[in-house]
Amino acid sequence: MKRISRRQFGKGAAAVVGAAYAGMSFPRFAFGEPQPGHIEFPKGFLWGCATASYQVEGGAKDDGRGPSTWDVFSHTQGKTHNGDTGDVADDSYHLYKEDVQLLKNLGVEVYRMSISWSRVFPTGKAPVNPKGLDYYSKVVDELLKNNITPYITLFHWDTPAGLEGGWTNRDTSKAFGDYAAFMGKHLGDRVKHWMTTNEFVCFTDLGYQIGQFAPGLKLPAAQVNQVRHHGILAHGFGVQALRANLPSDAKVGLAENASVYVPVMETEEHIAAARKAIRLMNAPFLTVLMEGKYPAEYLAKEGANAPKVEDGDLEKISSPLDFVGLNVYTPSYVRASDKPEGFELEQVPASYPKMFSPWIQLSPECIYWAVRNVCDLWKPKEIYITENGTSSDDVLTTDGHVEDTDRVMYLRNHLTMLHRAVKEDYPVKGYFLWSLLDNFEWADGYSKRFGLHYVDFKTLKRYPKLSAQWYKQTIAANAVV
Ligand code: GBH
Repeated sequence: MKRISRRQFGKGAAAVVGAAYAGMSFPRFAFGEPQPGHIEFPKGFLWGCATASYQVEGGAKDDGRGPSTWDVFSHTQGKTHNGDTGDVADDSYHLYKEDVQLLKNLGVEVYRMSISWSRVFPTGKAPVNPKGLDYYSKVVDELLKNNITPYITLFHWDTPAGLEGGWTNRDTSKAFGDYAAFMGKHLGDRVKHWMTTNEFVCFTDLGYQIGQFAPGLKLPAAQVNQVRHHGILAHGFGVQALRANLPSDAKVGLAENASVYVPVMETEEHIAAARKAIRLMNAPFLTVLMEGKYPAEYLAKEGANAPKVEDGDLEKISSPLDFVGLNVYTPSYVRASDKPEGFELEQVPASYPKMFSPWIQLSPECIYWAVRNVCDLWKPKEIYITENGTSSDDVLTTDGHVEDTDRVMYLRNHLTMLHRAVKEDYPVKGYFLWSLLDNFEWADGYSKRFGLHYVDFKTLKRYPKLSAQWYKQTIAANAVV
């Protein structure tokens, strides 16, 4: 089939293709119509995109922003690919109006963005930097003016560098609560959907145990467990602070990349093994949030290294949530076993298909099992997919195209499997594609592109990829195209 040219992008492209094939025997459809056999989502299903402050904003020193641990880490030699930093990134700090137009052109209804804590509180605590708040207030207004609903993440890893000890210090969790209260108070009139933290394991284990992410430490187990505890405690303080400062119709949740387990086959024993695996493997994070205590198996395994828990911590940590957001990329396979834990993880064969980032296996069932396991175990009121997407080896042609057919394939397959969860009545309200545009991919710097829009990091010009055109059509049709 003939490719739709970029000039037609956004102008009812499918109808044009239809005209080009007039007289041929297959049916033709207008832009935005599902076709027979297409997988349709229910009316009201929300389509969106996601980004994070340090990955897109740039403006690292503008208008009084204080440094975050990621500024420090990325400026430390040898920590990121090519020494890349988020100093400029996509310069969304200055180009946010353009980015809102990209969102509008896609037709998304919702946008998940995060706030740079140290833009608002340069040291992590009072005094506030009013210009930081102004920036987010302007972005929110711009989104609303364009009929896009903002979903805000308060913390996507950019810990203010001024907070002494970072997440080893319990004080950081409290400071997060104060920051959450402030943001709720000042944006709560316009923002109704809030997430506390993004992906505990990435700012705890990867930052303090593996050292692959900021602040790049390799601490012993007892301290790592305490860091994890402070991470989930911050979430708890955050939920309570938001509730105290937001109107009662506001919704509060988080975005979590729970480790997800796909049963090797769909039989009762393996399905039960997947449930056991997700519960145990997420013990210090989602499990304790949902159950209000650390699982006994986890405490037994950690022994003297188990976290020190103060009175009232677990109540805060397990504060009721309006929704659970799941960031979904890749699973492990699991089988039933006679071992005491009742499951065993499968090794990944060398031949298992992968996407451009070697850690992303192509396993679309992941998104279905993420939803199903979390819902079957803990019955959250609502689920969002707060991230899903992939890197591709995107090449910009001289005439400004990117033919990212592998990304389209990845997304189409994930949405097909997500639809299975929707059809089975799991309460999935919406989907945020990671990401709106190529951006600073943490330790991978600018070497891995996840965007629907290609960014030329020299000129900062944005180009819609094939996947942007595909997502626009999918949203318009409310069906996987
Ligand atoms: C999410 O993290 C993040 O929320 C988002 O900011 C990020 O851009 C996006 O996904 C894409 O990565 O190199 O083998 O050591 C996903 C969690 C944690 C997955 C680090 C990759 C490194 C694996 N990521 N992990 S490896």
